[in-house]
Amino acid sequence: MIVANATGCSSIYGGSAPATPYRAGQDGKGVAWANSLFEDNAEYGFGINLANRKMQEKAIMIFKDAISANRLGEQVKTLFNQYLEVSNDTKKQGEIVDRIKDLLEKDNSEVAKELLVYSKYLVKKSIWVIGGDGWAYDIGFGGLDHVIAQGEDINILVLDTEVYSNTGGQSSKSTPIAAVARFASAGKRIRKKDLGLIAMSYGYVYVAQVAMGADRNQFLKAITEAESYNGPSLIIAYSPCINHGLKAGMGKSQEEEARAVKAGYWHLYRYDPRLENEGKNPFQLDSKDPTESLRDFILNEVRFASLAQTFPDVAEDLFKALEEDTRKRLETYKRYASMDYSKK
Ligand SMILES: Cc1ncc(C[n+]2csc(CCOP(=O)(O)OP(=O)(O)O)c2C)c(N)n1
Repeated sequence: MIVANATGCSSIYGGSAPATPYRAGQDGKGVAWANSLFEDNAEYGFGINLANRKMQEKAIMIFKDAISANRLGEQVKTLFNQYLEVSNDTKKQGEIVDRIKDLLEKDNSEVAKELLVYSKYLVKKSIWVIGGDGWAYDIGFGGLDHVIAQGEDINILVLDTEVYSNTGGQSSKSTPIAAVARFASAGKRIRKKDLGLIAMSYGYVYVAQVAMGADRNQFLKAITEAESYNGPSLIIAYSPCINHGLKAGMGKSQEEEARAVKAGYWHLYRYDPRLENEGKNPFQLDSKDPTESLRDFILNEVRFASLAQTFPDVAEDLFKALEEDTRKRLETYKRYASMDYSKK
């Protein structure tokens, strides 16, 4: 796995010593992580992806040349042919390449030494572009949009805190109406942008909206499906943040995610373009109708509750506008979820 991380909270806790949220896999192979600028992270990950794909193509070409020139032994040849057959299964690919490497290491010939250098590029890398909403919705959006429009196999994870968290909570296009944030101290007056819908309009981008604390199973499904989808993937993850002023405290952020979904503040869905080819609806709404009060939910967060104190004259109207917006969003998602793809 290779991570391209936009500057923001995730680059701070992702890249500081002595603690790190990343660890090596059971095979000892670790995550390669790098932090780019805040304004070009999608492009940065895209470049890493292109370089890796090119190196993989080159490695395959060099192996094929060696085989057609009869410079490789039967065992490596058989394994390499198996490798070509499992191109979409990176786990199997890795196992076969490990066996190829073992054979090449035991071989002292010049060709074996040369191929050993290239063999590490044979395994397709899992590339993840990670960052916050300030990057994804605003400053880096042009790049993010351009990258998903290239159709390359790349995964994007947006940690949606609905503000620029790392610089003290400035309002972004992801900030919901009525929330108090820097540059929106009297409550944001226009509604949150729907990044997922924009990405879905391409039709070939895997898109999911998740909230780990609300549904871990759905979260893991989205990650696995994004990883396996041979094209661009975008996962938008609801991420409670210190700037939200959770009255329950940040130790309860997973519970807050669950409440956000139950109150209909945040919706869970997955849009998988592969399903359309099977005559199925690519859009699946994973969260249920709200069972708890949206008003109770927002008033448990200082970003909303403080508006009622500082701007009581507008608070009620803005809270109503937020209720209206979340309801409209749900209606839109339900419309998508009820579309019939079977009679195409
Ligand atoms: C071009 C540019 N402008 C401003 C900054 C300063 N800066 C660093 S992180 C950040 C906020 C990031 O917010 P977001 O993308 O939402 O990520 P979060 O911190 O919320 O995870 C800003 C403004 C920067 N690094 N580069």
